[in-house]
Amino acid sequence: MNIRNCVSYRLDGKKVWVAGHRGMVGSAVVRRLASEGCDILTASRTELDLRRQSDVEAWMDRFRPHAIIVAAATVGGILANDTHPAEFLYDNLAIEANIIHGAKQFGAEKLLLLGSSCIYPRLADQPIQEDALLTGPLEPTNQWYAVAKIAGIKLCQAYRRQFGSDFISAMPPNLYGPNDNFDPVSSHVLPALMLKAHRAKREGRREIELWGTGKPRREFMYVDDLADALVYLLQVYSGEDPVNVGVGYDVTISELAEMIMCVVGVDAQIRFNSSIPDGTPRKLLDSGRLLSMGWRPETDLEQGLRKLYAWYLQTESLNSEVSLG
Ligand code: GFB
Repeated sequence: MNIRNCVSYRLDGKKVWVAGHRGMVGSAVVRRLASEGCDILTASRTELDLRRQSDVEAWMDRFRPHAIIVAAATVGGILANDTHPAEFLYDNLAIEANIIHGAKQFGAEKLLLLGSSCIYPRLADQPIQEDALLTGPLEPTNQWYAVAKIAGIKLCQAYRRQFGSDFISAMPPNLYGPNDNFDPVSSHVLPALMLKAHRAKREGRREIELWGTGKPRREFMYVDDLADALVYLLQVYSGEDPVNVGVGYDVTISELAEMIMCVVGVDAQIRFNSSIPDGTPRKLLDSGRLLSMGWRPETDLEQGLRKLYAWYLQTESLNSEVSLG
C-alpha cells in the first residue's frame, strides 16, 4: 500500500451508520462492529426509503453519522439481474448518490461504499487487479448493477478530489452467509444450490438442477470475513482506488454443487439447464493490496458452507415453529 493511503481512524465513541443493516452484508457488519465501542445507527426500510433524496437528507441531518458503511443495495443472482435491469440500475444509483451526497453535506468523516467484482471487464486478466476497472466491456447479464456500482466508486473519488471527503470503496467477490436470500429464482448460486440440495434430501429426490454449464469459476467469501475486512479498511485505509477484498481462490460451479451436496448430505445427479446463461467465465480478484495492509480471511469454503447450512437449518426450524404457533 502507498504509505500516504495509510491512516488510523478510530471508531470508539463514533456514530457509525450501517445502511442496509438487515441484509446479509449489513447484518454481518453490525455483528462485527459490536466490539468496536461505537454507537451503531440503523434505519429500517419503512422508516427510510434510501431512494428518496429528501428523506435521506432529513434522516442524516437528524442523526449526523460520523462514519457510514453503504451496504444497502438492490441485489440478486444472474437471473434477477438480467430480468430487472431498471431496478438494479435505478435503485443502486439513487441509494449511492443520496447517501454519498448526504455524507458530504452533513459532514461525515468517513464513508465506505461496497461494490462488487462484477464492475470489472468480463474478460479481465485473472486474478483481477483494481486498475482493470473500465479497461473493457462488462458482462451483459449484470451490466446494470455494474454500471451503478462503478458510478458509486466514481462518486467517492469525485467527492474526495473536489471536497477532500474521506470516502473509500471495497470490491468483494461472490458472498454468502447468514441472512442471504434463499429464494430459488432471485438468489445467487450458493444459497440456491443449498436450498435445492436440502429439498432433494428432504424429498428423497436424486437429481438437482444447475443453471448454465457448471463451468464458470467463482470466488466465494463468507460474509463475516468480509465484514471484518470492511471494518479494517474503515480504520486503516484512505485512498481514491477501490480495494479488492477476496479469499484468493475460486471453484467451478459444478465443484461448488458437489461440495454443497456433501455438506447437506445428499447424493444426487446434476442436470444442467442450459437455457440460463453462465455469465462471466471467471472473476477471481487479486487482493494483494489488502493483504499488504495486513488483513487475512479466516473461513475456508468448506467451513463456511457448514456454518451456513447450520444457520439455515436453525432458521428453518425457528420459522416452522413460528408458523405452527
Ligand atoms: O451467483 P450467480 O447468480 O451470479 O450465478 P453471478 C453464478 C453462476 O452459477 C452462473 C450458475 O454461471 C449461474 O448460471 N448457477 C447454476 C446458478 N445454478 C444456479 C442457480 O440455481 N441459481 C443461480 N443464481 N445461479 C452475480 C451478479 O453474477 O454476481 C451480481 O449477477 C453480483 O450482480 C454477484 O455482482 C456477485 O456470479 O454470475
